[in-house]
Amino acid sequence: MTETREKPAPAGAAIDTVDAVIVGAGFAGMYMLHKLRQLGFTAVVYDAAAGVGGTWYWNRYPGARCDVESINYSYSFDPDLEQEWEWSERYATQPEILRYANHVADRYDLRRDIRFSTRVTAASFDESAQRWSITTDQGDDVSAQYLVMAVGCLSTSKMPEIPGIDVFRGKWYHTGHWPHEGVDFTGQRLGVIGTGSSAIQSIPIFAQQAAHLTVFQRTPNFSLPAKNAPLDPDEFTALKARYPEHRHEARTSAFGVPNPLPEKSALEVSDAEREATYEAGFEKGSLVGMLLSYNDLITDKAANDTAAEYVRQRIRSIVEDPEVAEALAPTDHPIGTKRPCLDTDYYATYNRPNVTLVNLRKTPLVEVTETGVRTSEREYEFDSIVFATGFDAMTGSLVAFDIKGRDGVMLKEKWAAGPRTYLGVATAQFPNMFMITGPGSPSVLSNMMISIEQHVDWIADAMTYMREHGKQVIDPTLESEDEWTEHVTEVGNTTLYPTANSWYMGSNVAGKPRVFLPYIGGVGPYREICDQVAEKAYDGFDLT
Ligand code: NA7
Repeated sequence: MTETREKPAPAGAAIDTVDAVIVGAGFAGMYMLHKLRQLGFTAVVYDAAAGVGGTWYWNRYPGARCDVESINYSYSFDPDLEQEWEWSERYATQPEILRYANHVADRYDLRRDIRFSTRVTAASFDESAQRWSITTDQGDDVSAQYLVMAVGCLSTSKMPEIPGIDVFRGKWYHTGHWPHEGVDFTGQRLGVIGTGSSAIQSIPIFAQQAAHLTVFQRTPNFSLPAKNAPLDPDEFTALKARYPEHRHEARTSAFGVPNPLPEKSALEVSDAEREATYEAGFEKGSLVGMLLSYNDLITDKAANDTAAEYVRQRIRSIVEDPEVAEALAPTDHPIGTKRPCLDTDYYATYNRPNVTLVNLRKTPLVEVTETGVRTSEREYEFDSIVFATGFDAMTGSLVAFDIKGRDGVMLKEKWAAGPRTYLGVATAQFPNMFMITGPGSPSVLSNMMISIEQHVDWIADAMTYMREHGKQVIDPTLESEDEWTEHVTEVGNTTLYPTANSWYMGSNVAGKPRVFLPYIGGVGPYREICDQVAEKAYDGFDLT
């Protein structure tokens, strides 16, 4: 990425009245801006970052990669864009995805309406004007008919709740805020806390650099080999010829990537057949492929156990030290119910002589000290510590600044017992506020690109409908919100997801209510529900 691209647009510029304020310049905010401009709406985007890309702007840790395949993780709204962009690998790296985001920003001249390095500090709905007032840390004060929250599902990072981080004399980093200039750990004693996706992607690279790497694991995760490779240009060209069909399959699928739905239960086939299916799934390097091996893996514990045990066996077959292998093999949650990962040589990394795994279930973290980390057993000395401790997912960024709706209701307070939304796209008493991939929508349980485009198109259609019908305000009814929120929970309860302590359940943040946050009804069926609501003149919303 070039320096000029990073330069922030002037903040505090003379924009004080627009049709829409969009918060976030990731893939959601970028497409929302483009779409609204095409429809003749005025919009301004704010982002705290100095460039576009959202999560791909911040998460620059070594090994950061998307684990949705490149051919699926890209915009589909413009066939020309789709045809001209070349992905180089099966799973794109963070730098390549960020290049793509910058390409899109340039191609559609998006930057002129994006205020970078500018954080929204408050938004409140002015009942008399029927508009939102939005303020920023750069002194902007904007009036907008609509407020579109394109803040991303995993963008408020989270540090562990242990004392002493401020006394550590070495350097420390969070994977979600990686220095742009990169970090070289060559020759260092390095500690990594956390074993989620970010850690699993970066640990093999850290291990090659550090003199010694110590990994502190609280919960082992299921990870499959990514089987990443350069994209075959001929295959990519062939796919481009049938991109419309490919995208249609994605939009009507369960998780937003084309994958046939399985018909069989894992429990109705022979052990040998099951083993062969899992082996094929494992070797394919596809999370969706593995989880859709059978139709009951995410709904039936006994079925799930068969897949979980298969992956545990694979872990045991890679990791040489049996005690380390057992510590790495997850047994406390069904496979898929915490975000499973894709890796490149993660488990084999523990066979290196310079890597140590500390099982925090046996010896919990006590504190960070001046020289390292202390567990209940002993102290470890480090030159650097990496916190790969995740995010306040799905709701963290929506309540990060004060949003005041009707009658002075604060979003934070309204959602104190868990988010309540209609379709995951709006919440009652916050009129004309839309959320892209909000809680109660497929969001993190889908290919985000597909879900982002679906929400942006739906929101843009709603705004167009309002304009054409002379309406000022759209607000979901409390009744429709209650029904949808209950439906999200009910569908979640038909699966094994609520049995795990995951960030899908809000369990990774102390004090956060335990609620199943995304919608698991499937990307295709969810789209149909949203379309029907629109067709019935925005059924479930009050339009005035
Ligand atoms: P994740 O998946 O939330 O992983 C965070 C990791 O950090 C996880 O292993 C946590 O263990 C661990 N953690 C968090 N707090 C602590 C404390 N206090 N002590 C020890 N260990 C801790 O975040 P990632 O950044 O890896 O991935 C985020 C998403 O990005 C990923 O799911 C993909 O969607 C892409 P825990 O499991 O809570 O016991």
